[in-house]
Amino acid sequence: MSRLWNVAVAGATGAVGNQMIQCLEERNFPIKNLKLLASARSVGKTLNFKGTPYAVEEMTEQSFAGVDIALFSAGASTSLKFAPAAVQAGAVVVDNSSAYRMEPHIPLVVPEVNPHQIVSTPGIIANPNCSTIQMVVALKPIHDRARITRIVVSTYQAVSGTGQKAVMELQGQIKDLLAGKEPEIKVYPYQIAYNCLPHIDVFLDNDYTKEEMKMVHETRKILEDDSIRVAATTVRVPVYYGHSEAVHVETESKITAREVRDLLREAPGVVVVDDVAAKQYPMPLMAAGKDEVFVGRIREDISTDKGIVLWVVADNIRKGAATNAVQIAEKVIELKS
Ligand code: NAP
Ligand code: 3JM
Repeated sequence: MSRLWNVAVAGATGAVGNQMIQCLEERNFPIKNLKLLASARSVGKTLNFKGTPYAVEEMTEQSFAGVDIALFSAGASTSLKFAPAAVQAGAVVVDNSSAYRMEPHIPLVVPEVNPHQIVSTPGIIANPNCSTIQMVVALKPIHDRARITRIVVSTYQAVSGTGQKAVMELQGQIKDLLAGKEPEIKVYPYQIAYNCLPHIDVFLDNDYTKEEMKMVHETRKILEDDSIRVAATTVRVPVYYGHSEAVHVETESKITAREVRDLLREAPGVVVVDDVAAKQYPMPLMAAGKDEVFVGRIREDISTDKGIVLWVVADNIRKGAATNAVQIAEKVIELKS
């Protein structure tokens, strides 16, 4: 029988952590012991894995003794505090936060794009931002064929990316408004129901948001090409699950829409949904609950000679976070076995 592994989920009670537990179950990850970690607030709670209740434990620096793989999704400051202790204890950490992504010696991995960066010795592997993950899965085959020189992207991001509290805030605001009541605004600076906010994460000195600059820096690191120019506008929309992106790319050599369609039909992790005559294109309601990246509206950019436009949709909590982390963990144990 092949080896079983000791796995910890750090941030198990959150939106991403819950989905990680579900992904480990669905994909039948070979687990010996499972540790579910969160803050002191969650002690006393239980979470189910394969029909068995597991007690949630408070995460401390001592939590990681004997752990082979730790999946972190408890925020950047919590990763900075506890991931080094997990590595010290001998674990491979797959970190979902932005804490370590741009550290030069830390691999930043999307398994369909740069699996060769995965290592199996104790250390941290960073999981990219949700918006970056789905974009690079769709762009990697185009970059390999025609070399992308520039990307202009606008995102339409679901509230679940902000966590469980934001899902509840959108539900609450819709209910309040339908009842003729003033909606409660706590998570975002403005009402999100029936609105769009061009503001995700904090504003930086260059007037872009941190979310927008994550897309710039992470894309270059994952595609291993610092010459690609990227500009992003990231927007929060009143959708529960599934981020959408309008992606405009310019390439060094000419590639037709038909060639892109053919390339993406063969690409790992991609489903092409592109038949406008039959009104077939990706939407968040189609992608929610799925692990693939859905691509449609593939067309040549009429404003330039060598440009392609795509509409890219994926479940931000699954491929954008939990599934990608579990896929990385699967490659880690493949290397360790
Ligand atoms: P969430 O629903 O708010 O959950 C946060 C989780 O972190 C909870 O389990 C919480 O435990 C735990 N936590 C918070 N502070 C802690 C502490 N001091 N010690 C131990 N556990 C602590 O948020 P989420 O949406 O799941 O996101 C969690 C994190 O994942 C984000 O902050 C982000 O870094 C990352 N993320 C990444 C992506 C991506 O694009 N790859 C997408 C979404 C999120 P309690 O329940 O006990 O408070
Ligand atoms: C997605 O530390 C925090 O408050 C985390 C905020 C956060 C992040 C992040 O910066 O790690 C929420 C949602 C992300 C992300 O993937 O970058």
